[in-house]
Parts: sequence; structure tokens; C-alpha cells
Amino acid sequence: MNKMQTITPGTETLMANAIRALTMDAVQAANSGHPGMPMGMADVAAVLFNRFLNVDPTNANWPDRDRFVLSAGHGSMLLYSIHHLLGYADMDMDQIRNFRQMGYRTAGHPEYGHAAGIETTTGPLGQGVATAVGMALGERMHNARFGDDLVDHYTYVIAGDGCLMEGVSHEAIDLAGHLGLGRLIVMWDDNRITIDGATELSTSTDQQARFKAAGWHVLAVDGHAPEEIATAIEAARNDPRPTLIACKTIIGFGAPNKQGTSATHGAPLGDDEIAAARKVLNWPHAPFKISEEVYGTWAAVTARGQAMNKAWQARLAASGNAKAFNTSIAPVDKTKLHDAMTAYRARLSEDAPKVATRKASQMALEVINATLTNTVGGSADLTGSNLTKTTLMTNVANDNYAGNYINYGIREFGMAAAMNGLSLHKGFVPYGGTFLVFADYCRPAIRLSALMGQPVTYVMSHDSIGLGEDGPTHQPVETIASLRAIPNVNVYRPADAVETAEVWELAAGSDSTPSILCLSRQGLPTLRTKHTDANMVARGAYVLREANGKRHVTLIATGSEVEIALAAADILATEGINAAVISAPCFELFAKQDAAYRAQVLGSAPRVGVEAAIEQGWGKLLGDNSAFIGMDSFGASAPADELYEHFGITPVAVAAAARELSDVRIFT
Ligand SMILES: Cc1ncc(C[n+]2csc(CCOP(=O)(O)OP(=O)(O)O)c2C)c(N)n1
Repeated sequence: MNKMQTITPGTETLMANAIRALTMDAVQAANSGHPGMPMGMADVAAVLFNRFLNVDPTNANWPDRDRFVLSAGHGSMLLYSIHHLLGYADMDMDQIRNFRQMGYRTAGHPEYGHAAGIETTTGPLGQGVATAVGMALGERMHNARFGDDLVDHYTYVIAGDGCLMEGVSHEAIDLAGHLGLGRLIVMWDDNRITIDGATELSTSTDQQARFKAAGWHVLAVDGHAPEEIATAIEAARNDPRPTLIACKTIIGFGAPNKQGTSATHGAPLGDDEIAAARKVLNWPHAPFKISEEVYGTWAAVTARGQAMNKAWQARLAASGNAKAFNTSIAPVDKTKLHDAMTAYRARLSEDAPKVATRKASQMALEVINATLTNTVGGSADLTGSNLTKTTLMTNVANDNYAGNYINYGIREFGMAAAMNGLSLHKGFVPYGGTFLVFADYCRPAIRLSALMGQPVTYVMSHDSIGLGEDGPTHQPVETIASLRAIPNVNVYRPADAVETAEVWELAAGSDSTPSILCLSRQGLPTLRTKHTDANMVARGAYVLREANGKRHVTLIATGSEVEIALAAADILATEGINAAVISAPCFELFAKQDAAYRAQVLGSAPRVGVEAAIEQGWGKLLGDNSAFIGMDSFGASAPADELYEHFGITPVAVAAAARELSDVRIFT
């Protein structure tokens, strides 16, 4: 709290009613949206912003700003109203009037990157809380590196019943409690209403007890009583544990006939109810009209944030640490990365190790982690399998935020969302691992990494039936195709240690695309024994071995199946069939190459695709005159070699398919 600040009674009610009025009017104009939550939580938000939360609307990315996460993203008008009232330049009244309309920043749910100050995309309930855990952890970790003068902020979250019912909230609060993230303050909109009606229809959980059990500090307030709210937030800020403030509120507060019911949750209130609410709230102004007096109250918040930012800038300048600080939050130095990885690849091509690509990933990470100072690794309890930890890494703990390796526990979704939070916070380059088949447990957060353009890296080992004995529950079959279906994700499946190093260079150097590394459990020989300075994976697919003479067939494979394609080409060669072998570690990057390059790689001969997974997604690469060798069922529990035989993913099977396709061309 700003200690000099005196709060004039009624000021915060006025501030809150401005949120209510803008919300009612915008939802009515859009004829869709969610008025209930913003109207119910307006008092809490007014107190939070008025007395505590420090942001600078004129410099929205000020690194030491407090983070505000509207986890209940359907209440987006709460955020847009506040941003308008605070004077964010890109949130003028035109934006509010055009809530939910094409081309405006005021999308149905807050979208990261659409408007300044939106810290994360929310709407998929529960993920805001889980992302905020990553932000709050990022704050402590950055603080451990740069000290209180430069990093000293809070992460505030507004979450609804829905956020707390979602399973990911369990993973998130458990992790936050364990790591002692005292700068995380969640304000729960305890209005007991969801879409279907009262929460008692579907839950009997004692949420306060649940948070306490996870090690949180828990408080409860009347969410319409400013002094109670303020006292609780002050207490939360001073407690070393993360805090839940259960704010008892009335959904749609101020709408006299509808408040307290699910009717206010997700539909316009209607002209009559809005007129009645204006009377109840003593709000005589026309729609979208805000008085100078009201703007003045919010301007004081902006002025405080600006002053805080200015003081921070001065501290940064005086710290002698400005360069390191700015480097930590800037995009990674790609030249430095490329130089280090190219030198490493040259050694690899010479040494030609036979290692699993998960091991190759760890080897590459040794170089990455020595080159970039702000990578943060982790795994969802599979460190020894994912091989995500490198030599000098130390565990992050509530007494060691200086560490750089996070034991996320068996919480894949929580891990993925926390990595989004770390990435959004800035200061770190996060990566985390699990088995590829459990990408499905991370999927909603991967989708948000992609939607928000966050360069998070997912290290996913045990990428096919090649994992062997653990059996079909652990063997991805449809997973790779399903990940390739998400826009703005680079799905990589490297074939050997050299490609794995190239993949890591691209993943660690990515600015706005998340990367998923599909890595083998089983050992794979080095196929690229001739070094090239160029990163071949950057082209998505390339000619690994050209046909000896006119191409009769083109074999295209990924990951562990590239070795099989090469062996198939050898068989075909003995029969006078000229096969080219294409390694295709990243379909998405290949699709971005120019037509001439793609045509040169793919050629005009018939094609055979080889991947120990389903065929879906291969159509563009293969075309009509083609065959596919892969999986069309779940796998089985057996040694890997036997599985490859059993499912017919062998050089002999690939050669047979190629022979059948190429016959026509050769002999006519
Ligand atoms: C993961 C997910 N599931 C479902 C929804 C659809 N949905 C949006 S709001 C909501 C109800 C949320 O209830 P609550 O958090 O209590 O919000 P309030 O009614 O208080 O506004 C649902 C089911 C969603 N946005 N995200």
C-alpha cells in the first residue's frame, strides 16, 4: 500500500461503479458477453488497483510492474474497463463500444498481445491461476538474480468457482504452496454461481480447507466491503505463503432483479435491467460516458504507477547491473547460440555417437545451458528419463530461488502452464519434460503457448513404440499428428545427435513459437557424419542422401525411422532402384520453405513416408502416388525391435512399398 495515500470514502465505490457501467453497456452493445463477474468483483478490483497494484499504462511492459491475471477470463470487461479508466492508449472508448467485434482489441476473452497490459490469455478456466504460478515463480527467481531493488512485485489473480473446480488448479496450488510463492495472491470470486446455477449443484469442496492443505495462507472477506478487502490484501502481501482471499460476492451486483443469479453470468442484462441498475448504483450518466471525476480517481492510480516505474528506472540505471538485467529479458542472442551449437555439431559429426535422441538432447543442453545464462529446465518427475538436467543445474526450492531446475512433480499440465508464466514474466527461457504420450496432459497449455506466441520448449521423450516394454499406454501413436494440428507449434522429431543439436538451436532461439521435441528412448546412430555450418533442420526437411542416378522413389522419414529408410534405400539399390532419403524433422518449417526448395527435396518420383505413428498429417508431403509405413493401431508391450517387426516398420517393408510404387516408372 502507498502509505501516504488517504482513501476518501466513496471513491472506490465510484471506481467500481465505473467498471459496472462500462461492463453493462459494452455487453449490451455487443449483445453478448459476461456482465456478472465484472459487476460482482468490481469492488475488489477497485480496492486492489486503487491501493496496491502498480502498473504504468504509459510503459505497460515495465519489468517490475505487478502482474494482474484475470483467470476468470470470461469477465474480460473487468480488465478492459480498468485499462480504459487507467488511460491505456490502446483502450479508448471506441474499443469498449466495440467489445467483441472484428478488428478490435476487446476480444471476448483477454488475448495476450492484443492490447497492452494483458499479461496472459485467459478464458480456458483454471489456466490463469496455473500461469500465474509461473509468473510468481519467475518473480522470485529473477529476484534471486537481481535483488530487491530491481525485482520486487506481486502477482494478483482473480479466479472464479470455475477456475478452482478445474483440475489444473490442484496442480497449480500444490506447486505454489510447495514453492512458498508468497508474492502470489489469488482473489476468489466466491459468488457460488456458475452457468448451470448454484455451485451446490456440482461441488461440495471446502475450497479454503483445500488451499490450507496445500500450504496457503487463507483469508475470507465480504467482497463488497472495501476496508475488509484492503486489510486482507495487506495481510496477504506480508505473509510468506501464497494467499487465497475468498471474496464473498454477489454476481451481477447492482442489477436489482438479476443479481445473485446465473442469469447475469453470460448474457446482456437488457435495457430495462440496465436502467434499473443505473438507479441502484446512482449512476446517472449516459452509456459509455465517464465523468472527469471518475477518470480523476483512476488517474491517481496511473500516476502512482508512473512514479514507481520512474523510481525503478533510476534504480536500474544506478545499479551497475542494467546490461545483465536487460539481456535477461531480451530475446536470446541467436548469433552466440548459433556459433556455440555449430562448433558443437562439428565435433558431433566427427565423433558420430550412437545415442538416443533424448540423450543427444541432454548433450545439446549442456552447450545451450553453458551459452545462455537464463535457461530454466525441469521435468514432471521424469528427469532421469527425459534427461532434462545438465551438469551445473541446481534445484529451485523455496529456499533456493537461485536454482535453475524445477522439479514440477507429476503435474504435466501445471508444468506447461507454469512454463507459460515463466516465459510471459520474462527473464527466463523455460523448457520442461515428460513422456510424449503425456503431451495430452499438457495440451491446453501447449495450445496457449502457441496462441500467445511464447517460445516454451517441451522436451518429450519416449516418442514411439520404440520405447518398448512399457507398452501401449506409454507409446504415442496419434500424439505427434495431434500436436502438428496445433497452429504455431514446431513439432520436431530429430533423427540423430546432429539433428537434435540443430533442433535445440532453433528451439532455444525461437522468439514466438513453442517447440515440441519428440525424442527417442532407443539409441540411434549418427547419420550426419559430414558437418555443414548450415542448420539443416531449419529447412524442416532436406535430402539426407540423394539417389544414385535418376530418382525412382523418394523415401521420407522422421526421427528413429530415418535409419530404417536408409537401410531400405540400400536394399533397393541392390535391385537397381534409385531411392533418395529425405529426413523431415519438422513439417511446419518445411511448409514455410519456398516452392522451389520443396519441389527439389520432394522430387517427382513416387514417395514413401515412414514414421512409427499414424499417417494423418502426411498428405501434403506424400501426394497421390505414395505409400505410408507406420502405425494404425495402438502399440504393444514387448522389446522395441520385436515391436518394429510386429508392426511392419522395417527396411524390408519400406523397400517393398517403394518397389511396388516405383515399378511403373522404372520399367515403362
Ligand atoms: C476449461 C473451460 N471449461 C468451460 C468453460 C466455459 N465456461 C465459461 S465461464 C463458466 C462458468 C464459470 O463459473 P464461475 O467461475 O463461477 O464464473 P461466474 O459465474 O462467477 O462468472 C464456464 C463453464 C471455459 N471457459 N473453460
